[in-house]
Amino acid sequence: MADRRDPVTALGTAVLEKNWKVSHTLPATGLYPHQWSWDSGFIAMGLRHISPRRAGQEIDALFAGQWADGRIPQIVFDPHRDQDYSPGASFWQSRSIEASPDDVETTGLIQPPNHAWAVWKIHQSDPEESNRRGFLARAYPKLVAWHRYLATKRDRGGNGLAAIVHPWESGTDNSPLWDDALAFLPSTARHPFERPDLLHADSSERPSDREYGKYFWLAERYRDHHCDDADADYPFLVEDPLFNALHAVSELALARIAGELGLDASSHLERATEIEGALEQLWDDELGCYVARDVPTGRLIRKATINGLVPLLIPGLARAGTVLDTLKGPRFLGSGAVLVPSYDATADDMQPGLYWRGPAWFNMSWLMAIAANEAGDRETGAALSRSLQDLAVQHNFPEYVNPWTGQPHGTRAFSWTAALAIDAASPAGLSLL
Ligand code: 9WN
Repeated sequence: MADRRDPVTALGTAVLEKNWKVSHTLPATGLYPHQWSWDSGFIAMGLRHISPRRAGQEIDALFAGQWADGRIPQIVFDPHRDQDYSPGASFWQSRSIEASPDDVETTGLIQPPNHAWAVWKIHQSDPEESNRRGFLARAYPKLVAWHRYLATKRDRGGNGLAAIVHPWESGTDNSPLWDDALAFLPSTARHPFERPDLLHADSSERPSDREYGKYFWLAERYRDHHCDDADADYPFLVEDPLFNALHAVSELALARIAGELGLDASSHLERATEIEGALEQLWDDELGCYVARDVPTGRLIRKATINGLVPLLIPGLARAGTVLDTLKGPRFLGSGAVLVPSYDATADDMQPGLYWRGPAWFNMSWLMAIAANEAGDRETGAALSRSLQDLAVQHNFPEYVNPWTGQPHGTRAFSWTAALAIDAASPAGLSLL
């Protein structure tokens, strides 16, 4: 358990308590008033040090939104706050789609699969409590169905990697990685859209109206095809190294869970190895990192982003040495950054205050601290851990920061910043499996 007298833990816990809503944690009470999928995974990884039971509840609440086809939705909506976030439940109309759950409303999109990893870490925090509640036995089939959805319906390129169908699915919404695939899409959604997000964050720190127009257009297209992945001419299909690396790590976690339940773990280990092998298709030798691939054209999107470093989390990754060098090189930490920039520091269009086009996000530096430790570079891991804890507390747990000055941006009292700072401060924290 975490030491609650430690200031990072005490202040972080206060943020998580403030953002707790009945059964789950809101990413931020103003800007993000519903439950988000991968946020809940990250939040649970910190919450487990304070209350493993609550961390389990967080994941159970997310499972309540799971669809019959296995997908875990990007957002589970609070029906009372439809006006406060756009697009909300009234846009998605999920109940009109047969595969969606009857009792909660959700988006049809997904987010990166960090859930099996979170479930395993929650179990480890208090195995007795977890066993008493049958937590692993309950979670396992749901996680298997989720991973099956990714491996089947989302392998749109037929090459062993899951494709995302919308920038929101990446969790790195306006990353320069998606620009090319978005370029030829209309930026005019059929229905006029609101921007309640701009009431809580400066417009210079959020995606533009033009980007939002494209996001809405694409979301309408997906929704209007009943969120059915068999839409043959669907115009945005991209393979993201971050998404697939978290899938591989989650398969390794599923193997641990299966083992704990006395089940055969081999299929999960094989799957993790297959994903690691398939990621080779996204390798860019010149940039020294993984990049994204546009499925319809088969072209690599050759930009160095934080997404391309996340495969370093995969234990024993053959490319680990090179990726670590890139992390520490001029494009990222070697630029003098205190936390890992989301985009290439040497790129002309790097913007250190603009959302996923430059700023450092705490979840990414947390992933990189674990990855660096795994790769044997404890010095880099410790430096990232120190910076992320210090900046989190100094600026009231911001959503993201300027990677060089640490100047805060976006919303404050952001849940995953608090949760991951708690994890970094905990003796059992910053561990992979
Ligand atoms: C769209 C909730 C989410 C995070 C994403 C982050 C941001 C939403 C938005 O907030 O995205 O999903 O409205 O900008 O990019 O990673 O899950 O915290």
